[in-house]
Amino acid sequence: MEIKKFSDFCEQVLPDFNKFLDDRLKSEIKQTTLRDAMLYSLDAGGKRVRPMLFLAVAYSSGVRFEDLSKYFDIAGAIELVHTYSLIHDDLPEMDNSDYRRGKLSNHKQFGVGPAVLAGDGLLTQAFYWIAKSSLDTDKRMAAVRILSHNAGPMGMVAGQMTDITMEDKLLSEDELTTLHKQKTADLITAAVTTGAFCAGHELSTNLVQYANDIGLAFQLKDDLNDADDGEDADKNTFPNLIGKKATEEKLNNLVKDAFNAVLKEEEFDKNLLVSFLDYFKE
Ligand code: GRG
Repeated sequence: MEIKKFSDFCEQVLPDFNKFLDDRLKSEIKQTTLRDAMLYSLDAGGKRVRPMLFLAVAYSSGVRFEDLSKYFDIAGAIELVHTYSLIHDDLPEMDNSDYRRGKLSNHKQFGVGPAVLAGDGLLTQAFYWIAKSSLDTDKRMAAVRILSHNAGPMGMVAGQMTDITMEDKLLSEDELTTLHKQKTADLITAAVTTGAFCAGHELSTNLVQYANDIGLAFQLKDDLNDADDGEDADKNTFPNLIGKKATEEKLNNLVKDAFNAVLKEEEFDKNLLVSFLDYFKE
C-alpha cells in the first residue's frame, strides 16, 4: 500500500473526483435552474469526508489506486445524498439556516421551492449513479441496500424527524445517542461498509464498530465546535446535556475504540483508517 496518510490520499484523489462530480451533473441535468441549484451546493466547499472514506476503504481492501475511478459513481452517490441532506436541513421548516459553509444556504440563494427540488434531484440522482456503475450487480445492489437503509426512514431521515419533533423536549443520553447515530453516523457508516462491500472485502464486526464509532465521534466534534462558537445553546446536544468536558472524554473514548477495532481487522491495510482518526484531534 503506497499511500499511508488519509490527508495524502485525499490530496491525490480529490481533484479527479471533484471534476467527475461536476462533469457528470453538468452533462446529465438539462433543466438549468435545477442544475445550477444542485451544483451550487455540491460545489460549495464540502470536505468530501464520506466519499473519501468510501474510496479509502476500497483502497485499503486492495483496490489499486489507478482503478479507483471505477468507484467514483458510488462515492459520488454518497456525496449527493449528503449534499441533499444539508440543503433540506437548512430549510426554514427544519434548521432554518441562512448560511452553510460560509455561503448563502441553497434556499436563500434560489428560493425554498428550488432548494427542495435540488435536494430531491440529488437524492434520486444518487441511485441512478449507483445503478449505472460498472461494478458487478451484487456490489451495486449492496450499495443501494446499504445507502437506502442508512440514509432513509430507517436511518438519517428518522434521526432528522426525531430532531425536529423533539426540539422542545429534553432528551436522555440514550435518546440523544440514537438521534445522532441515525442523523449523522448512519451515513458515515454506510460510506465505510459500502466501500468494503464494493471492494469485495468481507465485512467484519470490527469495521462496522470502527464506522459507528467515527460516525458518532463526527457529531460530537461538530457539537463541541458549535459550543465553542457559542451556537446551539438551547438544542439537544451532548455538551448541553453532559457538559463540554464529559463530551470531550466521550469523543476521546470513541476514537480509542475505533482505533482498537480497526487494528483487529484482518487482511486489510489499516494505515489510512488509523490516519483518518487525526481528524478528531484537529
Ligand atoms: C434533511 C433528511 C435530512 C437530514 C439532515 C445531515 C443532517 C441530517 C443534518 C445536519 C446537521 C449537522 C450539522 C450535523 C453535524 C454533523 C454533520 C453532518 C456535519 C456536516 O458534515 P460535514 O462536516 O460537512 O462533512 P461538509 O460541509 O464538509 O460537507
